[in-house]
Amino acid sequence: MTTQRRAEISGAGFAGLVAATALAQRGWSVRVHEKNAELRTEGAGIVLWENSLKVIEALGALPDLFANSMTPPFYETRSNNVSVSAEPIEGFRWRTMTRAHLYGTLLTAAREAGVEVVANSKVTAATGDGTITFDGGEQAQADLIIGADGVGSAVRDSMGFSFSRERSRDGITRFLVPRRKAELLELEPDTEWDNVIDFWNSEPRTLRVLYVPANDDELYIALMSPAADADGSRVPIDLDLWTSIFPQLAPVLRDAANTPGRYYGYQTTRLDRWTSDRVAVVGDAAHAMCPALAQGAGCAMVNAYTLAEAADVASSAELAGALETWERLERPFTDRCQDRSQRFADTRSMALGNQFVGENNETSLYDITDSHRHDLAGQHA
Ligand code: FAD
Ligand code: 3HM
Repeated sequence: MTTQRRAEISGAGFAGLVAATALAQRGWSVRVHEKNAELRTEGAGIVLWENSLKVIEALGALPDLFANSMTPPFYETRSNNVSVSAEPIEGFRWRTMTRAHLYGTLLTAAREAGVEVVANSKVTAATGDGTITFDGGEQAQADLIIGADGVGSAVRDSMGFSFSRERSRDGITRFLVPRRKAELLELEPDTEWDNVIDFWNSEPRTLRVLYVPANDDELYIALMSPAADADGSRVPIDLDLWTSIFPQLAPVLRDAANTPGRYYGYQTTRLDRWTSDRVAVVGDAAHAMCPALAQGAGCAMVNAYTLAEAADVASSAELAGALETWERLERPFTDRCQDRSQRFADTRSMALGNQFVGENNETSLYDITDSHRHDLAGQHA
């Protein structure tokens, strides 16, 4: 007879919920602690690619996800309103959706697997022997502690994992607004308004609107400007400025102007280590990245899933070594994705058109179901 193993997870974001579900499905007793009173995600819409869709498939939640998400016909890029590329993205799946839908799908999967999700439960610290401490001073003991508590991770900081944080010059404000397809078609009848359209503008100033249909009714738009551009990064948005540069988007920009939002400056966080003894950090706590390749949550979910698998196959005595091996094998893929995403953000070269080619697709193509996936490590270095 084996005794049930226990995991305590800090943070009920995408990483925390995936790790929790994967462990619970393998027979672990799992609690996830969320400091906020409400279980929900910040942000508006999101793009997922084959790598994370495989994770959601492995959790058994893909039908739920597909029920309210879409694959746009093309990923189009325009530069100063000239179309420079329109890609159907062939060879792997990709999907757009609201963050609320992704979150709801993962929360349902977690609960169905028997995970206990505790709201209003703030974690303050963890120690390598498997002790987790909460805001009120109470403590609990676990075989495994996961810090999935985002860029400000308390688990990471209390463990003394040191990190560097680099900020890029640009940032973005995200909105979820009604599609208004008929009005957009009236303004620009030749445009396929079901496409993702990445509108880049460099003249007279750098401003960008990433237009992402999330389902039949909801549109995710992300407005990018340099942090140094006070008018471009203002929230509520400067409607006259944005409509003067993107007049064909006026109907949805008007909605954005009436929607609360927050300007988010791009940043990259790199840690000296992701694990120590019985503790591992994952997701933005470990590897926050610029969103250029839209892979922050993708990497978070992949790493959360493979972390759960690695912990599960190790005995209690082997756990610390298994976590180190997990980091050694999985981390190079995430490091390269962070580097590429930061390079794209710093050079703004997504504006040149389709970048979903060659080595840039390494992350999307990463296959958690392929036991030989690590044999390829370094191939794209
Ligand atoms: P988080 O989502 O930050 O979740 C952490 C959770 O922990 C939160 O719920 C928080 O409240 C909780 N928490 C924090 N501290 C504590 C504590 N002490 N105790 C308990 N709970 C705590 N990724 C993609 O894959 N595709 C995209 O299209 C995409 N677009 C993006 C666009 C923008 C503009 C940005 C900024 C990011 C984008 N990302 C995208 C990245 C993605 O949003 C993040 O990588 C992802 O949300 C990270 O998930 P996480 O679970 O690690 O962290
Ligand atoms: C999906 C997506 N892609 C790119 C960015 C970006 O470069 O800010 C943001 C996104 O949500």
